[in-house]
Amino acid sequence: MNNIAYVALGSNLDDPIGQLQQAQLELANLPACELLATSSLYASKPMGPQDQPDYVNAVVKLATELQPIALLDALQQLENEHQRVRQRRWGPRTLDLDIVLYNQQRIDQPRLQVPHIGMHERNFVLYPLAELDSNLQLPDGTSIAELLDNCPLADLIKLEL
Ligand code: ROI
Repeated sequence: MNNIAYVALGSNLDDPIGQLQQAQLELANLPACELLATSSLYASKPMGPQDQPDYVNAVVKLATELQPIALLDALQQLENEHQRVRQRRWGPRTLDLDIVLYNQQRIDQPRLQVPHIGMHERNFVLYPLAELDSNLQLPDGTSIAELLDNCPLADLIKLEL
């Protein structure tokens, strides 16, 4: 297991806490992957259209033998198993799994951009990520501390479960 991937989880439909807890178990059981750490769960206000329920978000750290696109395929299969329906862009979803970081690689492909393009402005990605690894750096050398400095905690709430 010589690659490290950080995967962001999000849900705002059909028992979001349950969706994320189930997804964490499924991620732990993915072939050629080892679940190294899971962040707390966080409640967050929707980014994008406001006429949708609040989200629950988290990040996990995986060790994996899967190359990025193979990992993406595995994550999209899990999303589909959670009856994910894509109704509209930035609409509500039962489960969203995004590769945020993969080693220190930069990936710019039609299906996959890593580091995740929107992560800089997403407190619901950055705060759980910092919880897992407070010394993390992006491929361009930006530290997680710098990212947090520029991204207010705002109404993100760590859930005490
Ligand atoms: N907003 C929040 N708070 N959490 C998410 O996971 C999330 N995911 C999305 C959009 C619709 C952009 N908004 C979100 O894809």
